[in-house]
Amino acid sequence: MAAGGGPVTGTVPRLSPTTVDVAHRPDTVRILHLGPGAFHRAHQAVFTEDAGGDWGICGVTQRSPAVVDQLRPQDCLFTVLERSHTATSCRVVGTIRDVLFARSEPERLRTRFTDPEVRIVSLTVTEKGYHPDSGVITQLVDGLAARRATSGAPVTVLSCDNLTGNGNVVRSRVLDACARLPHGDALAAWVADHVRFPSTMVDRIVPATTDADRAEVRAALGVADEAVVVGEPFRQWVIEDDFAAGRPAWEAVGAQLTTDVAPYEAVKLRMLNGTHSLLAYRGALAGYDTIAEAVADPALADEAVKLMEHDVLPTLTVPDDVDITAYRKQVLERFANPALRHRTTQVAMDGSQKLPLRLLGTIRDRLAAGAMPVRAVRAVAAWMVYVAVGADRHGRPLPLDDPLAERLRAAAGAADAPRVIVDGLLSVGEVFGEDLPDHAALRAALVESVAELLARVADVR
Ligand code: CS2
Repeated sequence: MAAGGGPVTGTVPRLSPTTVDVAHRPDTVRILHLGPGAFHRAHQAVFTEDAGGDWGICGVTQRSPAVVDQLRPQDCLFTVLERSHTATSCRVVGTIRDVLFARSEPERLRTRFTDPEVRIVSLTVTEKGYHPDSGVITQLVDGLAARRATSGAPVTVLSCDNLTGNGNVVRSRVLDACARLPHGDALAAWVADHVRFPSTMVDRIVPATTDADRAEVRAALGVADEAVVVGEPFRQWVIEDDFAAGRPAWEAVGAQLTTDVAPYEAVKLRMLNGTHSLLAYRGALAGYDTIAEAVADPALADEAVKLMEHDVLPTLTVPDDVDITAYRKQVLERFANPALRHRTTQVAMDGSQKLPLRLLGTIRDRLAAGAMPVRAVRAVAAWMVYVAVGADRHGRPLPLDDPLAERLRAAAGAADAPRVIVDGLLSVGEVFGEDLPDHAALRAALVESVAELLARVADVR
């Protein structure tokens, strides 16, 4: 890859095929991806480029045209800054060939959905994107209906989000939506025969891009890249090999094919993501800006280790090819990478959507086994205090970026009454269901943990 290079002074040209040499670009769009945000660009798009072949991606942005404005002017090229603890490498990725904003370009979206050359429709729309009213499911069902009415070509819907059984989740949302349509049973029958929904487990830490990252690309490549993404060196993708019309050779470049993703998914969601959330809430309340700062605190690191060892591990069926002790050690090393500057408040986002998947499953399993998962309870208590107090131990405000934010604030009530906070938030059924609020021992443990954390947060005001 030749680039402008050298010191950057004044304006620089925009990243494009004429300002940077890109080794290989696929000619044909065969993957339609809903949600081409930072994680997709640093994970699936990199695996797909490395796998080679003619598998171009068309990204479909959901909530705003921002990613279109970032990618389209630079022919959909973007840079990945890979940051290890000690060094940063930079690569330009060319596998995205088109991008569109669903809301303002419905015809272009329909053309892609009905194109028989499109073999895979993949998604990274975050946990909240799978709610029936999110718009994504409607978009997917409308696209499949149009495909059925035109080419009728088989297709694979590939979820790449942090959900348990993500393929089954998206299939059930699609079939539920079909059932609500006039003559939806015919579409549902077509989907059953022509569409596959394999589950996957995805993993790569991808912090939000900053101006400093954009400046680093300007200095390194001598071009302006508005779509640069940052990632750690580690990446993992475990995929159920159940495709209707082929796929890239992802296994040739490090992805793992399996018949059952579930055990890998549980390890990742509960060991990594559950611990991430613990460090995010406890770290943010303690005044740490980044996950690396939080895990450098011996008390929080100890909580993290004990959450994984004492609470999570007994709930897992560890796959034979996973060394869980090495996995746990690696997770903490990945979190400790200071170069990522992964913000605690970024991981703290959408807690109402994340907690059920990352911590409450562990809590339910341990309670059913007659044990009280103290660290998982403390992690949930930290989320409760984060919601109720909304500020760290220095009084700095903490953002509550959550689709249920207003309801959570109202439910938490008084910011200094542990019982009120616990009872109020336990009453939010979308998060805690019907069973957990009735568990007296859990409730008492939460009240005790919330009281202790409130005292910590207040002790330096
Ligand atoms: C993080 C995840 O922001 C968060 O909730 O826990 O994005 C995490 O970085 C990825 O799942 C790692 O694969």
